[in-house]
Amino acid sequence: MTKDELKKIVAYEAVDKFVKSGQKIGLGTGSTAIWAIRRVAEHLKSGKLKNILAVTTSLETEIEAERLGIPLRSLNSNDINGHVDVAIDGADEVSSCLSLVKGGGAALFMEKLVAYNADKFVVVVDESKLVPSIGTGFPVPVEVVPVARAVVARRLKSMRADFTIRVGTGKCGPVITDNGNIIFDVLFKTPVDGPDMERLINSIPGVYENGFFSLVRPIVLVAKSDGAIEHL
Ligand code: ABF
Repeated sequence: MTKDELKKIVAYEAVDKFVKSGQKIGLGTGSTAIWAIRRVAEHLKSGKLKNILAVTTSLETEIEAERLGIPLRSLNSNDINGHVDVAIDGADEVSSCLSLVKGGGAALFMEKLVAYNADKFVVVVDESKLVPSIGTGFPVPVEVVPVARAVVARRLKSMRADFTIRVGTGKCGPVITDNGNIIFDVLFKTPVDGPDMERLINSIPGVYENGFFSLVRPIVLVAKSDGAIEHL
């Protein structure tokens, strides 16, 4: 199966197994999560799912969900009140102890806000995302308030981390997040402990959020290359 087919079947499985009528759901961002959005829309249209309210994690997701007619609410609306029943999202890396690296699409802040306030956080990946440890492979995104970039750079250097400021397509300037911030893509020289590093980086003044997702336990669905789906 192609990678795109694997993304589709694993996202479909997440919706079919974990989303129930009447629920409040979080919709993730990226090329895997988008299949979950499409599946929710399909089930709403056929009547298989009813009375769903969704919170989106990026402008990209919001536009697609709006286009497909999924009822949307903000995380602060009275209906949602800062909590969803289930959030479904992709990941860039999943370690053997289920620590995640996310934020390759620069939407890590809202993704974390939704995932960490969900009863169930379901992560959908193909098996290429499974790694023994995190920190040295996929660069960990750190969202930084622009005025604090030199402060954060100094602190990261003192932690012996290498980083680059993410540039947009066309390389004509930095990527600006939905929150008006910039992204440092950070690599460590040796594997790191996800929970420790997640807390440490967020303790640097000027860091808005980081892409380690290690402080909640996700349900991880993995699409294997033969199309089988494993639940971790
Ligand atoms: C989002 O999508 C991000 O946190 C992560 O960076 C990315 C994974 O993307 P894809 O599913 O397109 O590989 O969930």
